[in-house]
Amino acid sequence: MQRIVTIERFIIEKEHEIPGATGEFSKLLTDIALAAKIVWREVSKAGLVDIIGSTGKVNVSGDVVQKLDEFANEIFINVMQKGGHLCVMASEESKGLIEIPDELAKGKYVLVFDPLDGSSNIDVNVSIGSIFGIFRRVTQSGKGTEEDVLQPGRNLVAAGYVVYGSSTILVYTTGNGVHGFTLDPSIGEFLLSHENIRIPKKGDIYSVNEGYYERWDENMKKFINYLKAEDKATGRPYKLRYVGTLVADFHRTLLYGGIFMYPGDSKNPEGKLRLIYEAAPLAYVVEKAGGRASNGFQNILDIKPTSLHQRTPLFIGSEEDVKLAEKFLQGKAED
Ligand code: P6P
Repeated sequence: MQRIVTIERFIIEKEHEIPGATGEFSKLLTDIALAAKIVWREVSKAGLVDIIGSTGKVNVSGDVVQKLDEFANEIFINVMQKGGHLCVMASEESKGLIEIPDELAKGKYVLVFDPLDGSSNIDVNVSIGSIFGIFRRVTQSGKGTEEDVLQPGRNLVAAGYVVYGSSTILVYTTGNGVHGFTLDPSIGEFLLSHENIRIPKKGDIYSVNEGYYERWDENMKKFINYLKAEDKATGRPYKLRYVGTLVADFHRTLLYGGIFMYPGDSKNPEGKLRLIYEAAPLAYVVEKAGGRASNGFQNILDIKPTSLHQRTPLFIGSEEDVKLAEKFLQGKAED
């Protein structure tokens, strides 16, 4: 029987492995788990109370804001600002920086997050999720600034996500392994369920919205056609799986292998996904699990953001599959 370890206990155990750890980082991660539990509580009853559906507003990225989006954003802000560990936050749901109120203590970390990814799926009971990343501040003191947020993913010190689905799982890494915790609703605890997740070096699943096929460039079309061609020697054709919620598609890719793609196209050259709140934190997770993330030409973690809500094409998953995608996208692959 696997040992029963709560996420809080696991975080403390890992902290003790780091000489000189102050515990501030551990408290920050524990607060994130608390915020996730509160969001889960509302998500799991969304169909029963009047917070399902849209607020009628549109967020900075042009997406219609669902009531649960706003609720989740407020929960993360409310829970995380009080801990005294952060100098600034930035959210996919908030236009500008989220400052820590003057009366609250500030710390040396920066939190970036997508409070509720996949909200367009809320009304049809399809899995949705939260994504987060933690940086150390680069400014010296006082309120955090855009400079503290516009850091390349390579600078992350922790990242993770929560999938609110058939079960609710929180996956995170602080750079020493990727670990998953499943929420036991009967006791309200995240229990260790996936210790040291490693993504297969190569998979047999591709995940992309093929509805946009005609918008893709020729190299992208060639890659998808390659994956669909019959060739036992290279494990083709790949299977197609597409939930339409990034966190759910990524979680399956992390556990089973393969590749998730949200490419740029003739209508949206930079694609749809946000660099800071979605691509970079998941790129940090997948790399710590032995995988890779790219925009087709550059490792996601090496891209320095220039604006809070910039988008990026995303190819993420098994190292061999992502590297093959890069070869095709760069016109260097034979069919
Ligand atoms: P499309 C959800 O709205 C989201 O932001 C991601 O979670 C998901 O991967 C993507 O959009 C789906 O976009 O264009 O395929 O509907």
